[in-house]
Amino acid sequence: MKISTAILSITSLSPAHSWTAPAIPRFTSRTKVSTTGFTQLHSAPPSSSTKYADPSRYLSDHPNNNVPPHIAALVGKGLHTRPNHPIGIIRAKIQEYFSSLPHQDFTIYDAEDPIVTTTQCFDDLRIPPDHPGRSPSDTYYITDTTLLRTHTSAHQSEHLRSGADAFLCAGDVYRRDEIDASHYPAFHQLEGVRLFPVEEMKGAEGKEGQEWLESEECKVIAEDLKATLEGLMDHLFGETEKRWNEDYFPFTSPSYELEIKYQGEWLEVLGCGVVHEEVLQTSDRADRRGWAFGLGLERLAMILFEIPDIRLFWTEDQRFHSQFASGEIVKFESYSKYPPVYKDIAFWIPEGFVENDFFELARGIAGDIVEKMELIDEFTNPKKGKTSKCYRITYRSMDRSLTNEEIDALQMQVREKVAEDLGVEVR
Ligand code: FA5
Ligand code: MG
Repeated sequence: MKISTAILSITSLSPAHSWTAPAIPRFTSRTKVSTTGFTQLHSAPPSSSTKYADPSRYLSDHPNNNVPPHIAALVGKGLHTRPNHPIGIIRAKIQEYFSSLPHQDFTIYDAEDPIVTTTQCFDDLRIPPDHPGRSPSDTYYITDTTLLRTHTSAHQSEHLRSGADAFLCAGDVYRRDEIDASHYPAFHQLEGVRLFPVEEMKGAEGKEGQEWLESEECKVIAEDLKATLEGLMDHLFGETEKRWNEDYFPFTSPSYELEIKYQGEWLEVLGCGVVHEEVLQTSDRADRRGWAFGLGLERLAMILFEIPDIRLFWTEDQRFHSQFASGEIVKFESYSKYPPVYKDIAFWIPEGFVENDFFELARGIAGDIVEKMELIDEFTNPKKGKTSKCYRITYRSMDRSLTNEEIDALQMQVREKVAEDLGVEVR
């Protein structure tokens, strides 16, 4: 993922947001994991996360609403709570691992409202007002102060405040992002938080900042975090090659990301760290210390089931769904190898051109047959003082062959709309 769209980016772009508390209903399902968490998950009543499948909740006349209909239509599908869907299967496997850990019971949340406030998603997590992750070029806003959550960390402080000491929280998250086989504007995350018993953290009392970072207790937490997540990866994949990198999140310190080797390449699967003491203070848990992580379920499922394209998770095609069953890890058999169609488009960009607006515009017109959009050429004409960008759009259906005529017609619509809506000069 490009640094400018990651939640951890630190450069500033967007104006400050004002905050007034809107009244949004919040429904949360709580299931306690028993020692046989896996079986309990299967016998549990169906999750109510699908109650959010109502596009009218996300589309409004608010001047700053930037949720397009094709995104609103994805909310509430509840892929993470479907026992026979790869996202649901991997979530169950992760819960199974955490319920097998000694010492702590993890409470499970899986049906929070995907609409959150800027306070939940950003302020409570020390994400500053000018952070690019808050910018409308990266985030889907419903009003100025409500949005589609960009990460499951948006629920950290409410669960901490409610008194939870250890919990997992899974859900669909939304980001305006680049388009390729491993990036999709909607995906799923699973958050985990563990607070340590007060007795084990006696030595940390009153410590903040550098003094806390250097304390024995902070190191103990970071080591427990890494060991827990390495154990999770081994539980999922057997022995996999993995590596830790330092990372930055405003809500954890120190922070790390974990990468695993997949088809010869390092793939980032999660971010994590020691919960920042100010986040604990905000959540009225200043007496406690602990760790948090957030992982991408699609990335893990793509590796585990060998699913080559992130769009497949959203398909309704039975040739996909018939291959998966609760609790079973199988290799996905490709049922289609339809040829791609490439189309290039070049244009002079105006000042303030936002790449994500262009990606979204194409998806809005052509939908999921847009497999990839990449910048293949860029130059500035010094006389004109103008910059030209050339993008290659790869069109490919997972379910059928595309005709040249239909792609030409779509490409023509993209050319017209990009000039109309984004003020570019198509070349
Ligand atoms: C976060 O979202 C942090 N909230 C994670 C976190 C939680 C850190 C708790 C510390 C404590 P990040 O933006 O890196 O971090 O995303 C986390 C994971 O989500 C990534 O590692 C990746 O697996 C997945 N992910 C991110 N963007 C996409 C995308 N567009 N498509 C699919 N998966 C994605
Ligand atoms: Mg990251």
